[in-house]
Amino acid sequence: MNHWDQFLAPYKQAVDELKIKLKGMRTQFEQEHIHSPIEFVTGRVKPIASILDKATQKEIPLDQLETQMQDIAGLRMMCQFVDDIKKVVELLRMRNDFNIIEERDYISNNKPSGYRSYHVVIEYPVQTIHGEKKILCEIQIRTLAMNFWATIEHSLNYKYRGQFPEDIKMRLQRAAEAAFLLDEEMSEIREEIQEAQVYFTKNKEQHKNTRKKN
Ligand code: 0O2
Ligand code: 0O2
Repeated sequence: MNHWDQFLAPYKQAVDELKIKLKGMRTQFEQEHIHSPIEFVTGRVKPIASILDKATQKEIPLDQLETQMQDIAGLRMMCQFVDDIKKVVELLRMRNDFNIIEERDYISNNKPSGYRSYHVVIEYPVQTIHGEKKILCEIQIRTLAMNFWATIEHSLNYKYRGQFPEDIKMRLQRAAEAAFLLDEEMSEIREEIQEAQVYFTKNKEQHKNTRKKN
């Protein structure tokens, strides 16, 4: 096994285990026929080239990657609605199989690029044949619309190597706002449908009772 394979092995194990655990949360909601705040989960170990790029950019010495680079192991949890993000964060805070060491709220405070997501950095214990090893993992929680924007912006960014021309930067910021408005509109539509359902159920009950009396 080469040095990188050896270094990345516990990260791969952490991602594999966490993917199963986080997907398991979704399955439990489905089994109980409750709206799942989790739509889907993905995970990856950062490719070596990206680790090296980020280390150079952020001036992280390679022997300090374990403590200085928080997203070598990365999980992403996608939600239908903005409110679901809070529920997912609450669920993560309740768990006792890892420790949350940092939370970054880029939803209330979006990045200058327009990026929105909620980041939770955890310390996850991986059991190895040499004993327990604590691994830093970054969990990004976002809506489908935030994910749509971030995925495309990320792939365009790669083409421009992080240096968008000003007009493109502005249009991307506007596109991020449009995605957020879409999120707000979908939440409002859901609320109205829920209110209508409550009203419909109440009316049905009243109608039944009146018929019984007569
Ligand atoms: P199912 O039955 O589709 O839920 P993996 O190793 O495949 O679990 P990875 O490599 O981290 O995960 O990411 P990948 O392959 O991109 O996607 C992971 C899961 O997310 C897959 O489901 C995809 O079907 C699902 N997924 C990706 N994009 C979307 C999307 O836009 N909408 C929805 N609803 N799901 C999406 P699984 O886990 O293979 O199984
Ligand atoms: P990847 O794997 O290519 O996505 P920094 O790198 O300084 O911004 P830091 O301090 O490491 O960030 O942590 P932060 O900002 O909480 O998380 C960085 C990750 O968030 C990025 O990882 C992206 O996944 C995502 N992200 C942050 N800002 C943006 C943005 O403007 N657009 C998009 N599409 N994603 C963003 P990497 O390192 O880019 O890795």
